[in-house]
Amino acid sequence: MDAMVVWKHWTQVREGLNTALDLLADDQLDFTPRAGLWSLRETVCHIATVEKGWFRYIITHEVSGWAEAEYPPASYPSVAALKALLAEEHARSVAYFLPDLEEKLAQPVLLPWGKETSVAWILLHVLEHEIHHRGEVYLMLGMLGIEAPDV
Ligand code: NI
Repeated sequence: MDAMVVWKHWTQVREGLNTALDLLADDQLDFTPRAGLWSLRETVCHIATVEKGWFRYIITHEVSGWAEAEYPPASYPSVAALKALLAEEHARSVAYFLPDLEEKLAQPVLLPWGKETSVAWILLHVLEHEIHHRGEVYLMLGMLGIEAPDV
């Protein structure tokens, strides 16, 4: 498969996430389906954390570990702040991948637990992860009486 097909799919997934966020008011960001589950705010911060961790810790070692990759939800008080976080982190991914996407995808990566994989596997994993949590965001919109974007 053409790598750009996968990359463009991520762009569409991200557009849906941003559309969902635009439907929310700032005071809805702490909504959780039930006590003990992640809120909308925590879920969105987690998406950005995972993008940062897999690319900038596991692949490039630009950050030292998952703790450093963590975006604390308390630092993102509004929909605008969350959208800016997502955009900022994703811009770093674009800058890393797009100059030579095909070559990057073929590179081997040694995972911290000793298994070898490839950048391609990590890209698909991070995309799948965002789709998974975007689905949770869509469900939470529904629970708030808001119609989620179509897929
Ligand atoms: Ni997750």
